[in-house]
This record gives sequence, structure tokens and C-alpha cells, in this order.
Amino acid sequence: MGEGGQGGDGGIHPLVDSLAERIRRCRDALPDLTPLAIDPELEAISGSLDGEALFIRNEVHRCRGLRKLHLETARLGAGLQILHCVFFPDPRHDLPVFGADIVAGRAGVSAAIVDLSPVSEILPAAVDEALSARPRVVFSQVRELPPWGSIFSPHVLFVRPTSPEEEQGFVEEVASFLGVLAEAASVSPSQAPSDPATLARWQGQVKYCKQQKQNDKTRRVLEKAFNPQWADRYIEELLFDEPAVPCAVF
Ligand code: BLA
Repeated sequence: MGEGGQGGDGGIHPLVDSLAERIRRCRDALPDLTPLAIDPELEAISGSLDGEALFIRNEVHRCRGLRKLHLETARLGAGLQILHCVFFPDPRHDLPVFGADIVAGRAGVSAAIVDLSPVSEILPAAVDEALSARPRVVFSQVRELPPWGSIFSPHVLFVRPTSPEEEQGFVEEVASFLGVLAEAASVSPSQAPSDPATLARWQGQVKYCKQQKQNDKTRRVLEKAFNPQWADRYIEELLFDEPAVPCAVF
């Protein structure tokens, strides 16, 4: 891989690489971590687009309190590199959705976002308090959220990192968010599938998925790299599949 690894050499941007490693380390410490089966057609996808290497790698697990932990790293043409990560809670648990996304192009990282997003009106109090108390990193370029971003919490961090120091700072921020989630997941009780609170959290998670699917930028990139039908299936089945109705969990 060439210096920085972000040229047209098929490599991975160093932030994508180091964040993926850090997320894996945090994920691997979660309670009762179990790999989930994944369609081999979706696990590793390679090809080429306009003469450039194209690939997607997907990892999927579950753990105590969380129904699906998804980590994706991708290179999708025109030098575009993406880290996409969503940890979806089991609606029986009062836990937020963890989401992180990095988009890097030839000119560097344009978007880096991380959040623990509520599936009810507000975050669980312990999560909110722990996020408020976390050490903060200062970023020189904070970005404005699109309208569908109303699903994110007041703690959401959406920045364009402008130096290796800020990139490292972003990795530390993601680790802080994951530390808060790990603590919450290890102690959260499981409520009945029929509990009104479970149903409300299920609805909240369905809404989270629907709002994320309004991000046209994701769809456009996948349609260009593959085709509209493929993009649709990928988004509906892997990126933002909606949780099963809780009563069916019985
Ligand atoms: C923006 N997401 C983008 C952009 C692209 C993608 C190309 C525009 C870059 C920019 O605004 O600088 C593409 N992201 C992808 C693709 C995948 C992906 C193809 O994850 C997957 C294969 N997006 C998420 C998640 C979050 C997220 C989980 O998938 C947040 C937790 C956020 N992406 C997000 C936001 C923007 C973005 C907020 C900016 C959108 C805007 O400004 O309109």
C-alpha cells in the first residue's frame, strides 16, 4: 500500500483501517458475542469500477442486548472509501443504536460521524449521563446534519477531521461511545416482547432505519458501483433491515 494508502492503489485510508481495528477490539469485548451467519454473496464482494478496485467486507455479530452488530469496510470507486457500522439493539432491552460512518475520497475524509441514538424520546438516563461526562475532543470543522439526521442524539459528533491528530481524536471518540454502550449492554435487563416499552422501542428502531434509508448519498454510491436493484436489496437486507416484530421473538 502506498503512503497514506488513499491513492488509486486499492488500499484503505488509514482512518478507515484504524477505526475498523478499534471497533473490532471494542466489539470483541462485548458480553456473549456470537458471529451471525451472513450470505456469502454479501460477506465479501470484489470487482472493479472504471478500472479501480472495488470491494466490500461485512462482519455481523450479536451480543447480550443487541440483535445485530454490523461492521462494513468498502471501497466503491472514484477512490471512495467507507466505514459503516451500526449496532442495533434488541428491542427487549432499553439500549440505543450505535452508529458510525466515515466517508473518505481522494481529497481526504469528508464525513466522520458517531452517535448513540435513542429509540425512544430520549436516551436511557445512564447513557445520557455517561456521554455528557466523556472526555471531549475538539474538531475544527463541525458539519451540519441533514434533515433525516433528527434521529441522532444531542451527543452526535459529525465532523470533517482536518489532521492526523483529529483523525486519531475521532477514533478515541468512537471508543468512548462504544465504552458507554458496552457498560449499558452488560447490565440492561430484558423485558417481555409484549411489554409496551419493548413495542415502543421496536417502533423507534423501525423509524431509525426508515430515516437512514432517506440518505440518498448512500443509495447513489451503491447504485453506481453495482445497480439500483442490487443497491435496494443491500440497503433493505443488510444495511438497515428493520427489526422483527417483538412478539414473533417468542
Ligand atoms: C454521507 N454517506 C455520505 C456520503 C456518502 C455516503 C458518499 C456523502 C459524503 C459527504 O457528505 O461528505 C455513502 N455511507 C455511504 C455508503 C455506505 C455508507 C455507500 O455507510 C455504506 C455502504 N450513514 C450511515 C450511518 C450513518 C451515516 C450508519 O450509513 C450515521 C450513523 C451518516 N452519511 C451519514 C451522514 C452523511 C453521510 C449524516 C451526510 C449526509 C448529508 O450531508 O446529506
